[in-house]
Amino acid sequence: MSNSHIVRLSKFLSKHLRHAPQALGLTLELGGWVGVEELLAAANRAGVTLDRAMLDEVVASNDKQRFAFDADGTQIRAQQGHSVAVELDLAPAVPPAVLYHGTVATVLSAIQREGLQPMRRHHVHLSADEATARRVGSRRGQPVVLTVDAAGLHAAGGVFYQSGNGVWLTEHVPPAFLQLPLPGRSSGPVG
Ligand code: HQG
Repeated sequence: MSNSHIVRLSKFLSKHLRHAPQALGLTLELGGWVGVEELLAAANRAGVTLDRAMLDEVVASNDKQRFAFDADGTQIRAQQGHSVAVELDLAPAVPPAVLYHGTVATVLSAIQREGLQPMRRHHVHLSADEATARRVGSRRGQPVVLTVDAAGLHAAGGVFYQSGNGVWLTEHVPPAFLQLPLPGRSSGPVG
């Protein structure tokens, strides 16, 4: 398949495996799983041509490993990013000392006031490296990268999880654990 076709199918899967399974007549099982056969049938019913080989290609080629099959390959789920209730059974993990969050300047004052909130997802998403955070922020405009004192928050009782594709998740980052970029240094590479 062409890259654009793969991206289109990936977005279709994200939508239905994270946010709107009911729009395809699907119900996610605990853990976010849905039967592969059931998913293929539902997609085709909705007019989206999708077979097992195409699904395998979308899952394998995904830049962020957004989707995963279960051990015997009969079920699939999104690895993170859900807005529907799912229990991903992630084990709490000790985060690296510092994590990063990519956002944009327009929400900085709200973030300064309330800290990082999960908004419509279940968790705040944090990246282990600055470049990834910058990419996440740039989805919304000129990126601003915040530094999170993950070790401090963890020591203060904050619980962290790492999703199957390496994204760090936590429920809330209070302002005290956030370092905002200095004005004028918020965009583009520092230095
Ligand atoms: C902002 C993509 C106002 C937050 C990416 C962000 C990531 C606040 C937006 C993953 C706020 C939420 C997650 C507050 C946070 N007031 N705005 N108190 N606290 N925000 O998309 O982190 O392609 O839900 O800064 O690559 O941008 O979906 O989260 O701008 O890994 O696989 O509210 O989504 O991955 O936006 O992105 P999102 P995110 P996928």
